[in-house]
Amino acid sequence: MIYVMSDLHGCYEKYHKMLSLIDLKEKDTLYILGDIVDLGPDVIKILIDLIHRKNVIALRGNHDHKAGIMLNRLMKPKESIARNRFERQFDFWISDGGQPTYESFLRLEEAEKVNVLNYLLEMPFYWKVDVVGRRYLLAHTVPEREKMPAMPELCAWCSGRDYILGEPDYDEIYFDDVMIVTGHTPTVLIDTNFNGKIWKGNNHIAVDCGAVFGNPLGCICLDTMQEFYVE
Ligand SMILES: [Mn+2]
Repeated sequence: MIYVMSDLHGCYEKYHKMLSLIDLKEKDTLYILGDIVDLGPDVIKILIDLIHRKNVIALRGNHDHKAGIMLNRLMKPKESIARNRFERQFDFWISDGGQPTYESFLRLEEAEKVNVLNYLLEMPFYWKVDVVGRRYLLAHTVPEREKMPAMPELCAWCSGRDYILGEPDYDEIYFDDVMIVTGHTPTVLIDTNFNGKIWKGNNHIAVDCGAVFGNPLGCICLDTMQEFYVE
């Protein structure tokens, strides 16, 4: 079975409960569509769990991207950093949810810091997968429709940035033969009737139910379209 969830934001407890609820087996694959880090408390606990799992693929969200850049700079010798510019970016990151990520990273042993950092820096921007005869494009987000005339490998028009910070057109069909699955935008912002629920429409599934903001964590099985929720 293929499962998809997103925007864990340090919610280790909900993540752990969800793994039990879906009863994730070795032959299953779980895709997490980014924003593992920042905002919530147990960021590093999730990352270390992910590093040790072979059947979980975490894609890159804007928060993971920023955390990777910031922590990478912090690991370098101080004199190699252009201080002023970095400090401004660092302060912004901290105020934008980076505080728990930064604090828990500092508590790690050196070797583990390297593992966590490498994991963050290697997270892919998007993933394509076929499930029961249907093609899916999985990403933290996608650019608006007009910036995305074709699937990503053909897509010289968009940069990686579009897949971590893009603003999807939820009311337009991107592809007739490809289902897009994204996180990043809590579904209540797409349609207020979907507060805390997975949103589906126009060959697009949006799975960020806003777990870090007190809503349930949602997860969808692409083989069966069954939805799972944990409080
Ligand atoms: Mn995001």
